[in-house]
Amino acid sequence: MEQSDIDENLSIKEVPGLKEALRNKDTTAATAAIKEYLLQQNKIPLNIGIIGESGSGKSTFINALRNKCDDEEGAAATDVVETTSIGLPYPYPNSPNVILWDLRGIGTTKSPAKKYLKLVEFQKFDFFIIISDTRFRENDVKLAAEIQKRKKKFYFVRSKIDNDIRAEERKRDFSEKETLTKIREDCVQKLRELGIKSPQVFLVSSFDLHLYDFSLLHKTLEGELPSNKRDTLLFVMPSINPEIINRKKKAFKPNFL
Ligand SMILES: Nc1nc2c(ncn2[C@@H]2O[C@H](COP(=O)(O)OP(=O)(O)O)[C@@H](O)[C@H]2O)c(=O)[nH]1
Ligand SMILES: [Mg+2]
Repeated sequence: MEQSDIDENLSIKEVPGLKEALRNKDTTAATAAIKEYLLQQNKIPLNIGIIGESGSGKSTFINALRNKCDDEEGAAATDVVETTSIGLPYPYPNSPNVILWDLRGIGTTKSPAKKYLKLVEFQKFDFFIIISDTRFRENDVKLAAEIQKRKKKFYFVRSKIDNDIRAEERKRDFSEKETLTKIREDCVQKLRELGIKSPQVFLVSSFDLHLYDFSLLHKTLEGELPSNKRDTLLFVMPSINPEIINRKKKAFKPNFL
């Protein structure tokens, strides 16, 4: 048996009533079970906190994750002077149970990390993404440490990688792979210096989610979420590459239909 078969069987097992319906060759009941499962799936809350300083690329990242152009209705406003509110919710239009929260960075709140997390209602989040368009700074690390203390997950995203690539591309000995490794190592080293033990940094361009580390970030998130939330995340993720499309197909359209 291959891994893909196992994944498929796991999905079938997770749909209440589906196995029995299939055993009885009752396709109507099987379809109803899947519909009900997807309906319930759509009620599982998933709150993702995107934290970053003004200009770091939070709104653009949120729009890319929601498949929205920056100037579309309902999109997070990009490149604007920040409002006074500390967090703005951006639910997925077809899955309002999944909310991306635009959380302004700690630097502008004058609050220590503890107070900041209380202000944003820390408990409601499933995980956090800490985003920066430069090396990560002390404030990012302070927050990460507080999040870790409270046993929640956070992921570092270094944004606007397309800019870095464009700047380096002009050099004669340019290698994309080497440039990416250099940026990643630089970020990791800085985070280590600031006290994060095994930091993982994902390099992302919100203009091109299919490039660089976004797929790896998605895979990592999926792997680390509790199983009942995995499909919820997969369901809303933009279908940016064949691998994600295949995983969606497997999770939501088992091959017996
Ligand atoms: N080149 C490039 N520019 C980006 C990217 N993400 C955001 N930006 C730009 O950076 C500026 C600030 O982005 P915004 O999303 O408003 O940042 P926020 O203040 O953290 O919400 C805008 O001009 C965006 O167009 C990216 O991935 N690549
Ligand atoms: Mg913004």
